[in-house]
Amino acid sequence: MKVERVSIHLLRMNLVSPFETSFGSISERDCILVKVYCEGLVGLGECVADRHPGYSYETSTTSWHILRDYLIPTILGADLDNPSDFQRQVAGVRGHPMAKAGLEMALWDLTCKMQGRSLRAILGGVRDQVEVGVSVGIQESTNVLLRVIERYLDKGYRRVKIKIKPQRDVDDVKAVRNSFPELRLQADANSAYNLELMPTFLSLDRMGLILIEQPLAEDDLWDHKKLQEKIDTPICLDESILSLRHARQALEMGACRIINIKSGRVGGLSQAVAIHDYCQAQGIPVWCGGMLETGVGRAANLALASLPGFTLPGDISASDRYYDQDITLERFQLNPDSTIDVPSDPGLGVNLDTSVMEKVRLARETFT
Ligand code: OSB
Ligand code: MG
Repeated sequence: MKVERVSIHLLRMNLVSPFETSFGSISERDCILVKVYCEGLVGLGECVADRHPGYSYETSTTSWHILRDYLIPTILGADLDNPSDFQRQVAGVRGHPMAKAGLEMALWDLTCKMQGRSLRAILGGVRDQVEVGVSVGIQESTNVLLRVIERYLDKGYRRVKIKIKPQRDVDDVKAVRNSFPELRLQADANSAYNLELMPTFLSLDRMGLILIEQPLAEDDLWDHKKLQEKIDTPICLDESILSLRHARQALEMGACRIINIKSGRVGGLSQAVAIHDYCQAQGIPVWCGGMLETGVGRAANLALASLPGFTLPGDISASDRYYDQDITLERFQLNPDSTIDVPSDPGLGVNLDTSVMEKVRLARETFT
C-alpha cells in the first residue's frame, strides 16, 4: 500500500473524574489521533503521549514534532507491505515509542481494512471477550477510596488496581483488603519508591496482592531484581519495559515475574505482540495496560488482549469509566462477568464521531 495522505489531530478530553497517580493528577487528557489515507480508506491510530512528561518523557508536543518532522515524511508515498515495514523504516529515529506506536496503529487499521479482517484476527487473537479490571487513582482519603471501589464493584468489575505513593500505600491497601477480602487486587506505584522503603514493601507483601506494578525507577532493573528477591508478591514492570530486549533482560535477571504490555510504551502493536510471544514461550503472564485511551486506542487494546498469553485482566475499562463523550461512535460496555467484547469489524472496528471530534480538537495538520 502507498500512503497518500496523513493527518494528525491534537485532542484534549475531559475525564469523568480526576485521575491521580504518584506523578500527579489530571482532569483532562491529551492525545494525538492519527489518520492515514490510501485508496479511499482511512486508518485510525492513537498516540497516547499526554500533555505532561509524568509517566514518560514523551508529551503530546514532542510526539507532534516527531510525527510531523520525522515519522510522517518517512512513510508518505512509501510502499508498505505491512506495518512491520514501518518499524524498519523508522528505526533511525531513536526513542519516542508513543509517537511511533500512534502512526503504526493507523497503519494496522488501514492494512486490516484493506484485507477486510479485524485487528484481532490479524494479530492472532483467540477470544471474543477479554477479562478486564479498573485502575483506581489515589483518592482524597482512604474512606473515599473504599466508596469509589465499591461503586466499581457494583458495576461489575472483579479486579481492581489502586495507585499508591509513599504515605498513601500500606493503610490504603490494608483498608481495601479488609473491606473486600476476596477481591483480586493489585497496586501500581509508578516508580515512586526506592529500596530504602523496604519496610513498606514487606508490609504490602502480606496483603495478598496479585502483583506490585513498577515500584522503582524505570531505568532501574537491578534494584527491582534485589526487591523481587525479598518479597513473594510478583513484581510487574510497566515503565521499565520499552522493548523486547528489556523484557528478556528483566526476566533473565529476575527483576519481575509479570509484564504489563502497552503498545504505546513499546513503540507499537508489532513490538507488543513480540513481547507477548516471548513471554508466552517463557511461561510468563502478561496483561494489557491502559493509558486512559479514547475508543480508538481502547479498540486496539482489546484486540491485543485477545491474544492467548494475556492471562491476567487488563486495565481496559468501559468507556463510561473515562469519558462522558468519546470520539468513537462505539462505546465499550462492561459485561456482567467483568469482560468487554473485542471488536470484530474490519480493522480496529471503530468509527469516529465527527461532532465530538470537532469539540475536543485543539489542532490539526495534514501532510500530502
Ligand atoms: O501506570 O498504568 C499506568 C494511566 C496513565 C498512565 C499510566 C498508567 C495509567 C493507568 C490507567 O493505570 C489505566 C487505564 O487506562 O485504565
Ligand atoms: Mg502502570
